[in-house]
Amino acid sequence: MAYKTLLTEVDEDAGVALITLNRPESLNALCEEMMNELSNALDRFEADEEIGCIILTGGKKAFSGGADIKEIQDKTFPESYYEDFISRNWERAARMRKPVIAAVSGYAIGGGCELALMCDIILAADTARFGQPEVRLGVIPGAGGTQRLARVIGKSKTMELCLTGRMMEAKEAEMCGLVSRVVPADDLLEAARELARTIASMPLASALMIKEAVNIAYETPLSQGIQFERRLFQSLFSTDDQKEGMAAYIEKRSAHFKDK
Ligand code: CO8
Repeated sequence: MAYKTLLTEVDEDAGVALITLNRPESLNALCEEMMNELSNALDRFEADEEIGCIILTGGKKAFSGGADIKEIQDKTFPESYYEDFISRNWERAARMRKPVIAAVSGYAIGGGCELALMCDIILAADTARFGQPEVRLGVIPGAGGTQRLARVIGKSKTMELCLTGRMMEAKEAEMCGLVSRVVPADDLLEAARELARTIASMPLASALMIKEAVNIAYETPLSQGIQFERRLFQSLFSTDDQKEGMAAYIEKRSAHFKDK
């Protein structure tokens, strides 16, 4: 399927889908059309049984410069409230059940940083820059910047970034746990593909449950999270892939998972 604001590509053998934000003239400003298309592409890949992992990336200069300021500048409060455009399509990435990797090169600021935060793993090029500059526009982060960011990097740094609009570079983002790894910019896509291939080769039920369990750590008290994890762990003993994975280990051979 062709999109106006995205490029998509599927590696069927690896079970990996790649989505590239593609409005370079505006540094991938996240306009409504792009967020609708992104939502549609994520729906498709979520439903595609052959896909086990999705990569979301942008361009060399920008993953995304954030919400399209030119599109939203004249909105009124009632329009913004009744349209509720943020929850309508922006949150789709956060609701994905399959693992999503954000491969970030250049700017990931404002909504761009928030979109990356909705993904499960952020892999950063050494050129990546993260920030929440909304305060300089007379607003505040509107798609999770004060919430997801605070849970990931803590209160003090979130406050500093949101209150000043300062951008942080890849190294700092790695040190504070926002990104899993920093790689040279030219290697970013290949590193993301390799990571995605590895994840897609794992049993799908385990991958989905790991994601569910890690995410619930942000929503529940520890005792409930531990209980939830234990039930998921126990439930996997009903799958063929658990029998295969453990048999392969004992027989010193590679496992052949069937997602059953
Ligand atoms: N919206 C619209 N256009 C943008 C955006 C944006 N967010 N970012 C960049 N562009 C455009 C520029 O206007 C410029 O267009 P033109 O050539 O027509 O003037 C083009 O992209 C290239 O950008 P620059 O010339 O500015 O490139 P520089 O290298 O000089 O600067 C920066 C790069 C620092 C990234 C700069 O472009 C910038 O500051 N951009 C705005 C960043 C920003 O404030 N983002 C926050 C937006 S608000 C937000 O994201 C809230 C999200 C909450 C959810 C909302 C749901 C809709």
